[in-house]
Amino acid sequence: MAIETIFSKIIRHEANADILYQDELVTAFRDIRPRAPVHILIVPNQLIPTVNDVKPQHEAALGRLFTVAARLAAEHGIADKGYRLIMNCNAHGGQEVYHIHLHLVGGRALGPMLS
Ligand code: IU
Repeated sequence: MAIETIFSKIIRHEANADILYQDELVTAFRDIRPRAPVHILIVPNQLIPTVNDVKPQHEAALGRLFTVAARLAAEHGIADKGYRLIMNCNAHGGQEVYHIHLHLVGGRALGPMLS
């Protein structure tokens, strides 16, 4: 049984977050430590700790992460200039919260991917 993180509480509206979108599969909220003018986290409502734990039954939610990312990018006016989608895995990937999440980052030129 995976250990819940703060993200499960945010999804259940038991912890504060600026939620921008929610449906039966995913929730999107502003990152509390934004690294760019737009920095939104899009998370599956079901707890999946890391990409290593992804199973075929998660495919609908994981697909939804991307449709919601595209929608939020358009809504925030960053679709045309561009943005970055990031999902970190485990320690070397820089993962801090063990409930997978897609970072939607944009609103400025981000430069090379690895720096
Ligand atoms: P990471 O991919 O696991 O490294 O990213 C975790 C992100 O979650 C990081 O950008 C934090 O600023 C963000 N975050 C948040 O938005 N709200 C929280 O309560 C916590 C972390 I804890």
